[in-house]
Amino acid sequence: MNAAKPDPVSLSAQRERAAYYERIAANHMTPLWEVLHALVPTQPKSPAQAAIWRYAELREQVLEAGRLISAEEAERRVLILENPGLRGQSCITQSLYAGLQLILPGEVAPAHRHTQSALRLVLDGEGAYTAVDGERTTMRRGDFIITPSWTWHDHGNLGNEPVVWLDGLDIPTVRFLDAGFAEKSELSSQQALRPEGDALARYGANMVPVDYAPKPADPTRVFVYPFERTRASLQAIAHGASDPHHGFKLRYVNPATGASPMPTIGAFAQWLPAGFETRPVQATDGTVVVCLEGSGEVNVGYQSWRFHESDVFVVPSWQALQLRADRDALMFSFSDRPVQQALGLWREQRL
Ligand code: 1HN
Repeated sequence: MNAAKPDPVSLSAQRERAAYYERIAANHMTPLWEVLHALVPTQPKSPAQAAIWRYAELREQVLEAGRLISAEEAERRVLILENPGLRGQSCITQSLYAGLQLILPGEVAPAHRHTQSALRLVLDGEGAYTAVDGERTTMRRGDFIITPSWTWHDHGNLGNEPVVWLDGLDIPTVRFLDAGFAEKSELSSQQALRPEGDALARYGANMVPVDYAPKPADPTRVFVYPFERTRASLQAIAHGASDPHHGFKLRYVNPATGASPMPTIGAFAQWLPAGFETRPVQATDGTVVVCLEGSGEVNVGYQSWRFHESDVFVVPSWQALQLRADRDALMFSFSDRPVQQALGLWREQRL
């Protein structure tokens, strides 16, 4: 695709072509040669833009939604984080949706299920729970919770303060595939079928039930990855050798298969000791990054921001990412990496 430039086209030839394009358009055809280079770029050129959402600046506006609409009326009271390059499309990358969800004391977000898979990352407040297929889990800051495709889920707040978390869903992926189904439950809150902690004990303690034989793409039955465990693992490995591009970074897995917790969304946790600066790295999976602890500076392509606790930023496909921690930083991130890997498309370039 780097062939010598063709000769310039005369005005009459251009007019003749334009008339031809109009005639074939009547039959729903269009010439490939006018769009080929945009269709098959030499490297990814995402319309998504790098962007940051600073929680300290957003928090009041999120809480304001709580005075305008109830969780019940909204069904889910969420402010969508819309990528500035993809406005009106309800997405943060081409394949992923993200939003900040608010639930006030005493409220419930009614039970439903859908083919879209979801993750939650708890950011602010205590006392809320989420229930997934008959088991509740108390939501604590930094907990990574999943609701795999077609699992029943509802949320509630039994505490006395507002609770806010980040939602990540594969909505644009499912929309692209036209594979979306959803249904509401008759019960607004699911009946508990198992006690809290049951799934983690059965599937998340380096053991599984003796006759459990998951298929490779099955989502994990572990639906909460408690923050204290993640943090303890990162701190333990931080005594060892760091990766120049990633610091200390772990990938969340389905402990029964080693695959990502859900087939469409991969998630990661990263520890950067104070003063650590990663070397730049670019990857084809557009990524949403959340700072859970610490602060620092991030470079995405030619942009640069400072980040603090609970800030969210997005790194579009193939833009170089570089992080510097000025206090010990714990970063959570998610992307469509497992989809790209399953399709043989994922690439990473360490710069
Ligand atoms: C959903 O079910 C939740 O369960 C959050 O909390 C956000 C956005 C679109 C569609 C379904 C939730 C959602 C969603």
